Amino acid sequence: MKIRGIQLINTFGFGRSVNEQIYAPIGLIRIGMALKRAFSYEKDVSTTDEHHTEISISPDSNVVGFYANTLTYPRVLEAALKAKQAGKIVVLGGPHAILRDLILRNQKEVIDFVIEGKGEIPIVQLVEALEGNRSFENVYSLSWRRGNEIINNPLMPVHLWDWEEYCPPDYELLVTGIRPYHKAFARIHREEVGKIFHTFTHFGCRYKEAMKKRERQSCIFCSLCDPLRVRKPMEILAEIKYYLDRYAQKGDEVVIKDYGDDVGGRPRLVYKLLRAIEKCEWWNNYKISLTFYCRSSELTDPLAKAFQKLNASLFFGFDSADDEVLRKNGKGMKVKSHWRAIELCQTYNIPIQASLIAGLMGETHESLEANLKFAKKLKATGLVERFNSGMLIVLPGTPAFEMLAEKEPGLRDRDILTPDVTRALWHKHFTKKASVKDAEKCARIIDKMSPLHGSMGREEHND
Ligand code: B12
Ligand code: SF4
Repeated sequence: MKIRGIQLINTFGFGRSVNEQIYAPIGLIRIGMALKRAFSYEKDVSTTDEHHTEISISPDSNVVGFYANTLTYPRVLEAALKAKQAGKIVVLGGPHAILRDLILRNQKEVIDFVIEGKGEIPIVQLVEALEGNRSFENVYSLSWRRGNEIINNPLMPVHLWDWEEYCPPDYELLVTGIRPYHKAFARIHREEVGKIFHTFTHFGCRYKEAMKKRERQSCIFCSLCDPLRVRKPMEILAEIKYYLDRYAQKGDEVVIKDYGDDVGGRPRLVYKLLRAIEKCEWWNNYKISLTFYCRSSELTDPLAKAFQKLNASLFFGFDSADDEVLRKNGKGMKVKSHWRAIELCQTYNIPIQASLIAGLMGETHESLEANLKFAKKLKATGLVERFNSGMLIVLPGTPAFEMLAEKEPGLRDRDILTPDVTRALWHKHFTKKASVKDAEKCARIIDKMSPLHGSMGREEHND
């Protein structure tokens, strides 16, 4: 079969977690780049993002690929059904593809193929297989049907994946280009800061790896599984320069948001990056601010000093202001370390983005109350750009999900696992002393403490 074109689609999620139209779907763009390169630009490849365009199934493509996370998945199924009815081959990828076997079992009429994990290499292999130039058995990470049987091919070896190969992302593959994303950012942010780019300075989480080695529990709600890797400062700067050259003008305020987890566990990277930036000739032509994720327990005095020089904001996943809740949820930090980090931010005047999660394992009225007090005291420092306070979401692939499925085995047969499905069960078994309502109320109150214009708006990891 000849594959004429591949349409890649990012759908809306729901709740207040939707990305407020700021974030371009980088994963899909990278897949598009891989396809364009592999087939020497002979196939039509486009990326449609429902945050900016209505989804209409393109007549130029005979394959449609969807990005799905656990929250967007129900909407993906609706859109995928339309693609199926229009006679397309439907492929699903993204974080929710971790349930690949179950998805193929439960969605016979809607999804033809699922690719788990990094998709750049497998999607090209899949197109080759569809065109008869490779066997389906030889497509990495693919789940597919042979008659009534579902076959789960081995996952792609991680060393084959190279971030730099498709970095920077080619925003021209978006049917709208990048402008609407920047406009959306400017709308919810101060007018003058119209440009945001997200990047990764590193991958994986050192804390998680260290706990794994010691056979101990790390954050029970975490589903990240990237192996550890640090990028070279020169690679990071080249990526940023590409964005500035194309999309910014000298003097512009630009936000670079690093989505690598816990940069605090990577002090050498921070110092190297700082040294490279200090030597960089073009950096000061723009007003660049950086945002990093950091575990409160990792922030040290020299690191804070470096962040100040980098004009950085720090996003702390404080998660709870109760030591017992932090312990039970594998956070590996204490309220004392939260305050130590906050004091360092005060010393070096580093803006803070603060995330708290309500409904964690062992949550009580007292611990929710402690979160509220913590947030009020933190706000009084004047450093908070944004509170990011949401309810726990039990995601497949996390220890929390495994614990819940032990108690509720029926969950293992469900591919639709939105919070309404899991939350009440979670509270029933693991958060008995605080109701869903109480937790929701606490999350809402803290969230509303956000200043109106934070450096990143008021979306993100909440629902
Ligand atoms: C940036 C980010 C966001 C941003 C922007 C999202 C975006 N448009 O990319 C914001 C802040 C908006 C966001 C919001 C949320 N996020 Co978020 N986010 C991330 C983060 C940190 C990076 C995503 C990224 O850019 N990755 C880099 C790209 C290159 O990788 P990728 O997108 O995964 O794509 C690769 C593969 O997945 C695959 N692939 C992707 N799509 C497809 C499609 C096909 C057809 C194929 C074959 C393959 C394929 O190939 C790609 C290239 O290798 C990830 C964690 C992480 N480190 O990945 C969490 C993550 C994706 N988020 C997560 C969640 C839960 C959410 C929220 C639901 C949180 C919430 N409670 O509100 C919301 C949902 C918003 C929405 N409407 O979808 C989870 C998803 C887990 C799950 N099982 O669903 C993750 C994995 C973090 C975690 N908790 O573990 N998020
Ligand atoms: S939640 Fe963050 S700190 Fe905790 S294990 Fe996951 S990536 Fe690491």
